[in-house]
Amino acid sequence: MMISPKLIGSSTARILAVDLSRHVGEEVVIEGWLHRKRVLKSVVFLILRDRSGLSQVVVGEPRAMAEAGALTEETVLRISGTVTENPQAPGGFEVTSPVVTSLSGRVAPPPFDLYRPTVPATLPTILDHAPVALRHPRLRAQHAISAASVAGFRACLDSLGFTEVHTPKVVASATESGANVFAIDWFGSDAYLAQSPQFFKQAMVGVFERVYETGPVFRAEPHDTARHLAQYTSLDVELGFITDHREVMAVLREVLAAMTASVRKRATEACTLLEVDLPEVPERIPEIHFADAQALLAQHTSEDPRGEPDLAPAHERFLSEWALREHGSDFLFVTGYPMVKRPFYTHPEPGREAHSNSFDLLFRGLELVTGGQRLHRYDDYLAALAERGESPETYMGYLAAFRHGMPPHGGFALGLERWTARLTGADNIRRTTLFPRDLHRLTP
Ligand code: AMO
Repeated sequence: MMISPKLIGSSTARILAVDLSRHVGEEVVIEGWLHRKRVLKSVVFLILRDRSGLSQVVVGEPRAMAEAGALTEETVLRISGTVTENPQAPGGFEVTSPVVTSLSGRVAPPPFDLYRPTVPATLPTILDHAPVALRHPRLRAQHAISAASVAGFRACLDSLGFTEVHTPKVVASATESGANVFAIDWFGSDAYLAQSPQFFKQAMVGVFERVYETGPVFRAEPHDTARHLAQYTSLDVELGFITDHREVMAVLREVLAAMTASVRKRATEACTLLEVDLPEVPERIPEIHFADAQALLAQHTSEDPRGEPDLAPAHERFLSEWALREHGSDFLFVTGYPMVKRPFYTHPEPGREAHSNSFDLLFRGLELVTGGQRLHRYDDYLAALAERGESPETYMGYLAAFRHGMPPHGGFALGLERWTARLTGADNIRRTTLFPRDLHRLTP
């Protein structure tokens, strides 16, 4: 074996760990990170990690063993050698007679052992060292599941005639509520980081009828909880020509089924590694009206939340357990939230004007999605803003869409990190976020 700091040109193309079985007896080149080194008396095993998995490399020649034994884990290596069948090797194949070249040069050891089956570090340590910690197969798996989820989201909506849009993340007014916006200085003007693409996705219904967006949104959340981030990934949908919010809920049902199927298909190994219990998405997700949910809580818990305008996290957990018990469903729609708790663009419930044509979707105890029908007539917007004591001037850009004709429409937004956390059983959505931004964290 020879260790040289430079890449030596070779005509052999790189193969991945997953392809070893197709090259038995052949000379191959593999490249990746030194995941683990096991130094025994008569042999050194190098376990190389690439994007497809792990390869075992056997070093038996004495001088080569000394050099291999001196390598630090996470060194990036290029190894040429012969693929040999060995039932004892992980996966049944290994690389023998290796020539090893370092591509990274000298490296520092990782902050904790990346080869241990479970992550031997606390959440703060993981987050502090995220660029390296995320290489751990279990931590990487969370993000493979997120990626597969987004692929399913896109594929489903593409097939339903939606167009993907990309809207500004710096805006001139709050979209959800005034309280939790990040104010920034935009060339001397007041501006905010977008809390959601709400106004833009509605305006784009006027252009494409059906749109979706996946992108970052920002909430100046002062809460230090396991389910709030200051930046998260919002999967947004908006569609025109609906009768009411039920049509939006039907699209959401299709999206959830497609996301689940995509995770099953595209992140199979990640699901196995994390023992993910994928949900069944019922043909009809059960639903309960907000007023009935409160009555249920009053009847079955020691609290009486009637009169409150929103559900507390404990109420959401109770209702989720109820849906699982009564309907065998991991999902529950709560419809008809009080108008006072919803943003000004919300459509009231006909005949029950204190309530709205809106919904939240609870998934395994947590609010995952908010959505509903919107106002679509210009005069209704002027009236809604006046009722809340807000000036239409602030929203002139947004209101232009309605002044020039908009169809009945509605949509929803799903928090990607919450979805992945509920799928994988992560106790904190920071585990499903690559580089979380919160009250205390702005780096790495
Ligand atoms: P809402 O503000 O309820 O609705 O947000 C929608 C979904 O986004 C997720 N979410 C969060 N995830 C992590 N950290 C946070 N701080 C956070 N806040 C919200 C949740 C939530 O259900 N414009 C509307 C949606 C619509 O009506 O289309 C909106 O943004 O999963």
